[in-house]
Amino acid sequence: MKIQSARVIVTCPGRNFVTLKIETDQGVFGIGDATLNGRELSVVSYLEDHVIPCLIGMDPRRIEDIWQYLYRGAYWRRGPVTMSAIAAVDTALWDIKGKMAGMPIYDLLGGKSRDGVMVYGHANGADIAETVDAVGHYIDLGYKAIRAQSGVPGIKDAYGVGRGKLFYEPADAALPSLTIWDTKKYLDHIPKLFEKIRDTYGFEHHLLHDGHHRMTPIEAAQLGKALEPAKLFWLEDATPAENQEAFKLIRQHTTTPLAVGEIFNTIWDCKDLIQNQLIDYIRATVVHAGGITHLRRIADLAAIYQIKTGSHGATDLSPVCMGAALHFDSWVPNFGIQEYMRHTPETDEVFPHNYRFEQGYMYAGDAPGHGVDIDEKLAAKYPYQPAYLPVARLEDGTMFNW
Ligand code: EZ4
Ligand code: CO
Repeated sequence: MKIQSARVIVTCPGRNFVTLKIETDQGVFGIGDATLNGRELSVVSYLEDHVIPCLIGMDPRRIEDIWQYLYRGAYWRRGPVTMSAIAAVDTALWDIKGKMAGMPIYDLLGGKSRDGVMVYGHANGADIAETVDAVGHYIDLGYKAIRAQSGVPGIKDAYGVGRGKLFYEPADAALPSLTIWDTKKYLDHIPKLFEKIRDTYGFEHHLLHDGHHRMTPIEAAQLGKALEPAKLFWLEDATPAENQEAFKLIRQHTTTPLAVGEIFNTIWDCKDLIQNQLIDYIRATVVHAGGITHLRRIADLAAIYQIKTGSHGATDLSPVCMGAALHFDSWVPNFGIQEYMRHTPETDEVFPHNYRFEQGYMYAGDAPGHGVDIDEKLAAKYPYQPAYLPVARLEDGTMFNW
């Protein structure tokens, strides 16, 4: 059996997605997500110019060997572009193997560990009242877990807040738009938000919050402590994770559970945080962390330290990634939660899929492979549009973390 052809499909049904399609000499094909938000075309080039020529003629059944070939063979290891490209190949090959075996990917991995996968949705608002309403909306939709973000008085365009649209989409301009940040105002505001949410709805639902790499370790420790009465499911990206020792300081001060890893791309990014038990949830994903083959290694390492998975699942992770992620989540023994932001109806049409949401849980469906396809004719109607994530500056103009 041979890989006969492979091609990259770029489409923008509301936002940009990069999809790799691998076709075999036996008529079976598979697809994988290769979307890297705001840097999409670099992965397209990596795949078209450097990966696809090597794939032609390879045996698609040898998923592990192809993974090692692309990882070790590049010499230049790791990094988001390389690992997203490898992830796309890996996901497409697991899709092919599933279709050949007539099995959903969760069965190839060892079978389901659970019936449904708990997901969390995003409740956003311009202020506390709006966010509290949005949380109520998610409760009405059946969600068991909800991430809450709100505008902060005195801050222009705080992270995580939509601009009056149903679908919050941070990559919103052909060049990065400017947002302004002030951590003090944020720290004063967020405990009030969670106090109000708990006062309004009680403690039945899981609440989450994303700090989006904006705090220093001691500021994160203060917020974690201040949020303890609200009993968060997690505080995400409390501080940038390049210096992983920073999390020791946060840990010394608070019992609020911590989640990190949406921008990680290999097990090496996760290793110290996991082995020192500095986090509670690891957020690496199929698309940005080398596919199912590599994410499984990360999850297994995490499991021996009682750390659970909580994969990134914002709208820039395509339905192809979501499908693969839900198969992974259905299997992985140390599953914690899966992020889920609904895609636009246009996106859902371009990527017909088997997964579904029901009462706070997602179900991967039992189609062979990952159960997601791409309608190439429809995809062609939505050409690529440059779109960048915003940048953030402090009020005095200093460049900051978005
Ligand atoms: O900013 O997916 O938890 N979710 C997030 C997202 C990320 C975007 C970046 O591409 O932090 O909103
Ligand atoms: Co995040």
